[in-house]
Amino acid sequence: MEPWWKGAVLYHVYVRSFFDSGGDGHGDLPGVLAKLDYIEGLGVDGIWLSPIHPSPNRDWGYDVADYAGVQADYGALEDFQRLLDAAHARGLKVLLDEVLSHTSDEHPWFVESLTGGQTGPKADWYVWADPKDDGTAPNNWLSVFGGPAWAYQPKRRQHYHHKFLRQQPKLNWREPAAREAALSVLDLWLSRGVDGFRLDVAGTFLHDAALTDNPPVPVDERTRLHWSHAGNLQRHLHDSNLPENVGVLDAIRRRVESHGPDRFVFGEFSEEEARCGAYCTPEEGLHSGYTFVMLLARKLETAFVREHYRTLADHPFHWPTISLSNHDVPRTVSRFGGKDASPELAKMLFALLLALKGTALIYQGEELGLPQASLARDQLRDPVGDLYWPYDGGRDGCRTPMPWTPGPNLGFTDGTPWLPTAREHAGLTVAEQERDPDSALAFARQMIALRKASPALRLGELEFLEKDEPVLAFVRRHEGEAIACLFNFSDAPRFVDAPELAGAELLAVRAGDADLRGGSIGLSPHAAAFLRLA
Ligand code: TEU
Repeated sequence: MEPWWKGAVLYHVYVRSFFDSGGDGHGDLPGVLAKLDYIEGLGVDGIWLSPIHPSPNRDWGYDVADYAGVQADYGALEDFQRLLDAAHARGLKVLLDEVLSHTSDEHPWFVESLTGGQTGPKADWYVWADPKDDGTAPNNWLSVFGGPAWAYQPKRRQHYHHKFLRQQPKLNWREPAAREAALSVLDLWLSRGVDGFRLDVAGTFLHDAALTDNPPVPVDERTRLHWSHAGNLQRHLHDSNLPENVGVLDAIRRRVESHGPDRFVFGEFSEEEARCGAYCTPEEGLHSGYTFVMLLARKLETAFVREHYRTLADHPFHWPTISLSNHDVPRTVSRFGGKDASPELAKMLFALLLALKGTALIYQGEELGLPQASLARDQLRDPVGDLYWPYDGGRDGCRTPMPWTPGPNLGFTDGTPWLPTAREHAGLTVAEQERDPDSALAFARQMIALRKASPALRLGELEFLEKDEPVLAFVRRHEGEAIACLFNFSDAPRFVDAPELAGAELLAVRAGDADLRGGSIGLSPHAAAFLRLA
């Protein structure tokens, strides 16, 4: 028997923007509970919740100040238990997003590490180092969010390492007591009944103890970088992506499995894509992982999918997690379709997500085909938006509240939303789409049901069929079932020679139109079609 998570579909709830039950403008856990019928109705296998712990919210929950609790804006621990029980009663798994590579600078561990000085009991729980003789940072490491990855603390006369904001000090996973404290967080929530975790920046637990400088990215490769800020000017070989990081991941997986064989832990790996495969194999590391390769792709060319699976092919036993959209990147339809993103494109991209090999992650609103929201500078809440203004406005444009019903705040809150609802989402609310049999939402439900009913789409290997750009074609095959999946990436109709598909059965679930005549198939603009092979 395959584990439940292999080929499962998980719905990513960005809690603060999902549904506000309390009228304070912030989404909350009772709000997720109130909308559980909606989530169940999608046909997904489970949810993963963005970080729920108390946090000063410098990075919106990715800076945790208390791993045992629930953020007051979101409710109390009892609200979490109620949500967990209700989800389990419906057969839905619940996973938490655990951020264990760094903490908030307000976490008591960090406060003690700072105030206890260089000889205190928690002195080495974080990555502290003396400045260079000239007073500058200990080495050249750059933060993902720009500038040096070190902050000076007069109290200790030392720098501490932070890979993200300076309010997110890196926990020292080389220190046994700190490591055990972090692993105990997993025990706590597993014993409370959660089914597993999404692990934030899972490639970064270990740093090089000698603090070796990172090498630069060669100048001629820099133009290919998607994330054009300073952090990407160097290869993060010594602050993250260390081969021995797999040992930590392995310890995490074993800890998770010690609470039951059906618990699941997958990692988010942003850099060094090839590593993800090595970090998550049946023998070692996490159960699964995903990278930013497809999340950062912006050109609707078949190459981004092919390249991703080519990289994965080096690790044939790695089971991937697939994500095209999340709370860090522009929403899929806008990323690939710009301002002219069409409903057809939204459906095709959703079909692609659900047809690919892996455990699929749907980001809330992706099932509605929501475009990116445009916000003014004074509406932004993400610190990254401000840092790089006006470069793409940061990450708030994909974090605006879910549109539930037409009317004030699109039904998200009775109060003032923490981030404005998007004017781009008018007409795309859940209520309106539920009334329209041709909506993106109606298609999403069919697509999830198709995958659920098909062992090939859930568990099959993926073999590409050699078709010319802009058509992506592959076959998923498992235990006697074979489904060919075809996608027209262009906004013009296409005819494709496909003698290998002659005699196949064109399935009713499809986006756009498809017409199979002997050995050739016609696809309408942005069509997605599925054929059962004899
Ligand atoms: O993201 C990891 C990460 O690498 C991102 O910072 C990514 O490079 C960037 O957002 C691209 O747009 C995770 C979380 O998903 C993110 O929200 C957090 O800010 C970050 O970790 C720090 O915890």
